[in-house]
Amino acid sequence: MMTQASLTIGEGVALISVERPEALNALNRDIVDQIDVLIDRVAEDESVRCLILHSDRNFAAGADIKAMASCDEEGAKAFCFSPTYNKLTRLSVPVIAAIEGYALGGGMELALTADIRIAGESAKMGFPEVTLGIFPGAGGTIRAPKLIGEALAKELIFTGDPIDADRALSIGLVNKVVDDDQVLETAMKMAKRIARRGPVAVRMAKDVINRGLLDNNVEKGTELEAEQWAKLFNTEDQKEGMKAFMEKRKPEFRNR
Ligand code: CO8
Repeated sequence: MMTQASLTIGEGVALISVERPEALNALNRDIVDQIDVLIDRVAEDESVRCLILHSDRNFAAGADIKAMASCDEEGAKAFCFSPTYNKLTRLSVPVIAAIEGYALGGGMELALTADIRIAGESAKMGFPEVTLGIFPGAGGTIRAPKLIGEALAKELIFTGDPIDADRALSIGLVNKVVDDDQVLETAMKMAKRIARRGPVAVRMAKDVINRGLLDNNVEKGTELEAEQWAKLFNTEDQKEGMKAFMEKRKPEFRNR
């Protein structure tokens, strides 16, 4: 297996990065499995006070369409990233997503697992799933409405249109927009500030906020979402949507 996800730890801050530039850091099962192991290492390391998710140039242009295209329902269930993404929500220390370029589909959903998002000017964020005949299957239908409200989440999920950094800031999808070359540095500075605060208090604050906001239905919600999501892999529209992407043409959906 090729190593495409890496972890570095220093000064109380952990950094997980994906390196698959040839596919704009699109995420496949192998990479997400690697991220899963790295999250466990972060969770076990008492020196870590904050985790940053950042990849060069593009955060992640989604789940790997080529790897998903021929999945059936069972294959789609096995491909689903939610068990790993939910680990990030449960991680006791804060998580910051530092977003350059594309954060789409499963990449956007990874960014949504973070507690705080910092975007570069070039960021393009959204849920293009419906252009492929599927819908977000790794927490997007649960976390996006909580973060930006029902109507805006539905707009993004139903249209599939990406939004730029300024719109993302205006709807509270990201906390801050900075120059692209400042994204990681800004996240690092914030992480180090957090690292200097009372660690027990920060952890407890995250836990209490999450329990109030999320816990009642993140696990249940993502289970339902994954179940319905996998069913889409029985449809002709999913096959057509993903085939059209690979053939670089517009899909012809037939509503079946
Ligand atoms: N999967 C696989 N390959 C990809 C992906 C992807 N998501 N995104 C980009 N690539 C590949 C392209 O196929 C291309 O490869 P090649 O050179 O071999 O043709 C290479 O990366 C560069 O991409 P482009 O040439 O397309 O670059 P452009 O700058 O022209 O366009 C875009 C950039 C607009 C980002 C375009 O690449 C694009 O539309 N990508 C797909 C975006 C997308 O639809 N993402 C959502 C995928 S579905 C998803 O994430 C489902 C989440 C559900 C999660 C549930 C658990 C899995």
